[in-house]
Amino acid sequence: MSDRATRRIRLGMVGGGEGSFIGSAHRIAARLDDQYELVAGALSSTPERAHASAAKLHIAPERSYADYAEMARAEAQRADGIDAVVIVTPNHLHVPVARAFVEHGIHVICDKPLATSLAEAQALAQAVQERGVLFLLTHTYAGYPMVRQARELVAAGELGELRIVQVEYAQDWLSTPVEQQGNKQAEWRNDPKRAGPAGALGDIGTHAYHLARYVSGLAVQELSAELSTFVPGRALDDHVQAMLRFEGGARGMLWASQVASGACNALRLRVYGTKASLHFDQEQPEFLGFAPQGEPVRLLRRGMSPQTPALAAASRIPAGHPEGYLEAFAALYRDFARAWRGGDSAGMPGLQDGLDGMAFIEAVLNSHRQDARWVRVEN
Ligand code: SOE
Repeated sequence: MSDRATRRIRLGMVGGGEGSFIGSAHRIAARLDDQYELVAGALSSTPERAHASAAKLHIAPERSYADYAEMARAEAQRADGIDAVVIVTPNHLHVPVARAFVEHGIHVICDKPLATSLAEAQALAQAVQERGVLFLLTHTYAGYPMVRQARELVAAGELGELRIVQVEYAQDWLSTPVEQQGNKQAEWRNDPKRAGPAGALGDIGTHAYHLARYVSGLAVQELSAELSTFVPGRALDDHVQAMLRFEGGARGMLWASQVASGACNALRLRVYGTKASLHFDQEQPEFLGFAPQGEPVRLLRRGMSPQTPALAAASRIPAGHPEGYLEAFAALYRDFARAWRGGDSAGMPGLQDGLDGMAFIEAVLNSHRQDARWVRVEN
């Protein structure tokens, strides 16, 4: 009989060694609800760093690997091998690593963007389908309770028919050429060999795009976009702006920038329908603005606004005890655990979201090359 209902999910991690921001965010998220244990890793492409990082994380030496392909093979052979792999490498390795584990029937939790091209992502999608493994793509912001509530309000028709979807994601940490001054996070993100063809577009533009689609429930059919590189000598874009034509006639705009001085992690969404609008600000994630036409504006609050099952499932502590980024991350790990234990995967960003993100990147690059001509987005 399967013990999936009762035991912890065994995780292995690829990438995410010492100094990695996102690797540690994943590990905290996985621990928050005590449903996972990290038992194996190929934490760095440098063997010494990989083993030193593994030791710090209490991974047994024989399960610290210098190479991810070896890890996939060895873990697949163990009776207590990992159930899922967490991929927190630079973008160019997402697909090769995922494929190595998928081949062995190991489930995948992967950072965004899914791949460095749509074709590569599609090949992975086929392999995932053939092996029937679960796939979580960590679009973190979809884990916020108030984002889930926003999505429910739209789906319940509380906004009426959607007309306008505005999304922006502003950061400033690439305002100067830090990639030339030893900042490792910036180095790979601005190296086309490791990041792929998209800079800010892939790193945070895909989050903005995902949030807009996740909440509105609408596909984008066409877009017109322009990429800019403000910092001299930088190999990839550090700013993107796009106009969006959604299915059903809604219109919108997206901009994402890593040279927006003074901005930290300013991801904001506004959605306007025929009856009401809503407003979400990632830096104030406990709240959701809801403004029905002709009525006073309401500030909905996590834990106090009408609690639906989906909302409660993404939250942990009562209102007024602030939750934030790490809890949102952990909500995605909760989604994955529920699906792995045989439940549904409702609300969990997955492979399709990754394919949509890659289609968005390709459409933006395509439009940009043609001086912002309107182009179709593959859905
Ligand atoms: C850096 O821009 C970064 O860490 C992104 O890579 C993440 O995806 C985003 O969630 C926060 O900012």
